[in-house]
Amino acid sequence: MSYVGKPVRRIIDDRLVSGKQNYVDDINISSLHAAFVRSPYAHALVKSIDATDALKVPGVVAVFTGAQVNSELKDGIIPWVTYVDLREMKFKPRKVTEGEVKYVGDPIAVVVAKDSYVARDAADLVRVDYEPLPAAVTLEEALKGGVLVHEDLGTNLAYSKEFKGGNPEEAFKQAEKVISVSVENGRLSPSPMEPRGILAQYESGSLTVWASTQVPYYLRSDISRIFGIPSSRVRVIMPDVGGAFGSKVHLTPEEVAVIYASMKLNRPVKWVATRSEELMISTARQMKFQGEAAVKADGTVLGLRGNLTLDMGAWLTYTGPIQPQIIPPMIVGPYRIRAVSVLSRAVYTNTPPLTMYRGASRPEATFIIERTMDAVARELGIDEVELRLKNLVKPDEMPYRNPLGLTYDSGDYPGLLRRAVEKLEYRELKSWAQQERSKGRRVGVGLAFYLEICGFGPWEYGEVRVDERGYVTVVTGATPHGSGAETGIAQLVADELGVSMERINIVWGDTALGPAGMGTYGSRSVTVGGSAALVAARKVKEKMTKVAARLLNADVEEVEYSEGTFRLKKDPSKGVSWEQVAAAGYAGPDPGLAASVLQEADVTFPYGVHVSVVEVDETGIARVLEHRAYDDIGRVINPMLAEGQIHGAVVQAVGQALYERVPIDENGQITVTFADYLVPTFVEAPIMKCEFAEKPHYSNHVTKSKGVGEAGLIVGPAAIVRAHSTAMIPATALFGRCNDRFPSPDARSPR
Ligand code: MCN
Repeated sequence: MSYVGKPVRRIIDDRLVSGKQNYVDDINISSLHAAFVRSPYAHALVKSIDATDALKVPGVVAVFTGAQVNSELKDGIIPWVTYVDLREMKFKPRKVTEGEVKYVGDPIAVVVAKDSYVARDAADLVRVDYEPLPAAVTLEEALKGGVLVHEDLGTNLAYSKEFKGGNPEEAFKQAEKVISVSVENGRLSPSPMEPRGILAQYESGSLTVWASTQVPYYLRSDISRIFGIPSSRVRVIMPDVGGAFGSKVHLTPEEVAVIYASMKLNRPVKWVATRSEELMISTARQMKFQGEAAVKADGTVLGLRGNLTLDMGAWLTYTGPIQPQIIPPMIVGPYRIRAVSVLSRAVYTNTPPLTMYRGASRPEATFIIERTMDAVARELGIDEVELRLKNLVKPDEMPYRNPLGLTYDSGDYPGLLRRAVEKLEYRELKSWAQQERSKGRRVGVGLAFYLEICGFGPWEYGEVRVDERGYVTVVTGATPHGSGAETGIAQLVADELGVSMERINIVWGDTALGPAGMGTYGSRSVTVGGSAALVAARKVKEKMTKVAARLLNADVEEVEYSEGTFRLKKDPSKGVSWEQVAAAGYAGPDPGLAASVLQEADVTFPYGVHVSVVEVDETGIARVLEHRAYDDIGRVINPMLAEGQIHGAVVQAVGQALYERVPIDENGQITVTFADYLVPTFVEAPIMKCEFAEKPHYSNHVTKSKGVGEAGLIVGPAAIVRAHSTAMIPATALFGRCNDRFPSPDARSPR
């Protein structure tokens, strides 16, 4: 029996759908509860904090100010990410806020009480004397530099670097036309079902933290560094995580304050963010790009240049450095554009720090390049598919090194585009839409191509143990929290060991389980985590083959294994079963059947084409009627789960393109609540069709797969916005003006 390539159902779902899940808030240790006193100002000095009234409330145990917490911290929170250079960023380690608040919602004190309601009520009684200061709320204000978010950094620029490849000056000299592009992504809320949460328990010099996180091992290292506790005495447990979408790859000052409170009070302390807090402290994406493309009249794009400006909010989160450093090298996407110059700037503003959100950098890069290709097609009057075919990197150029130094591993971009146009019936959809428009309907079709970088290493931990009855435990350093990667990894190991999936128990998300782990983000789990688990499984199988050889009185080379039996190659009638070998593995010399690896890995580059159909009604409300996808994600481990990932991410793309935005007013106040922030539901979800390349281009990973967890949100917004803009074109004007910005959030909500 083989599992890889089959639509195996997720092994964790029975528990999740029958209410047996265990989120941080479900953990039933008798604990105190924390609530935060937050700044109502975007920028202000904190002159005094008076907790007298709060402390009088029955049930309140303590109030700690930022200054109190910080006095016992050894260090602050610093960004952490692989694949980027932290030294190029200007930042300060972040502690709990004291002295000066830098955004609305900045936590300056924590109230600890016997329950969360008492803590919340008492937090409102903490009196804080603020002296408001001028604030730099927008990117434009912050760039002027009149108000500095961090006075001591001497600038609001967290990062400023020109990425240059090829000879852009020459490309623009040779251009027959220069076409300008201006795109913007608004601030979004990743909106996981379960908000952030933490429970900390300090006992006898050891700290246990249950956190709704994607990166337990990294949290362990950071907590160890910040509190000066050896990491061997810190245990981070990631219980079930009710969605994360990249926003939980962080440690926040709130979480630091909760850990501090638990240590100080010697009692477990819990904090689970309210929905309003979640909306305030977890936002992402905001960026602007202003640029131009140098083109020849035949549509060849010779060069691209422009300014990329990214909002970091008031502090760098763990993943803050990603966007300014990854968008530029990805900005040419799958196209053979040999000259690029991008000034990438990351800017501090007096707004909540921005986190990561599904795709982080790749949706932005894709949006920029796909809107550019649409603008070029429109200006030159060239069919958008022909234009893309002309510029796509050819298969014989693979592996292809782009002008900013990224090497795309494998693929056939033009071939996939041609097949996608047929499979997704793009031409037919377009002519249908044109006919409908001639009847007065505002319906449009948009196509977008994406090239993604994912499967980030540099390594992952994998361990496989076979017990004395032949049951298998897989420990992975990846941290599945909804994507289904645990099932994909279990499929891979089951096939490698030739055992039924029922025999496999996969565990993750507890730093006591293994020495290290990178976590889940950047669509890496089944590819990088799966590779580690596969290599560990191979090692265990080798050891079992040795045990079998001993039982069969043969040399190890004389034994082969398949489907539950170790046999003599020359006499297959002589064999020993998987169970016999498992038992013998603990009964003879060199006992034990377990292996672990830290498997190194490099990035991989999936790609694909999405087509969207959008209708705008007479009131301006837009809906995505249908969304079609054709992706090359290397070897497909589980088509049902991979498709599910496309579906989920496309629904988020609908939100990003049409409905979601976290607006911030001139006072730095978020002016939306979860009541009117429209996360698409089943009602707004389009009909979807999803296919994977029949002859995929494999990656170099042991699994041969490429990631898929973010693809729908990487390419979806570009296809949807293109469809939206064509919906508004009269049937006679094929290349009307595109709306290069997302439509204004006000006029569109269908609910
Ligand atoms: N898969 C496959 N074949 C491939 C690649 C993947 O069958 N060639 C399957 C895997 O078995 C897995 C799924 O597709 O079930 C996604 O795998 P992968 O691309 O490795 O992505 P990860 O498991 O690393 O998931 C992370 C990714 C990211 S970065 C975000 S953000 C995200 C996401 O996936 N957040 C999610 N999906 C989410 N889904 C849910 N429900 N909740 C989130 O928070």
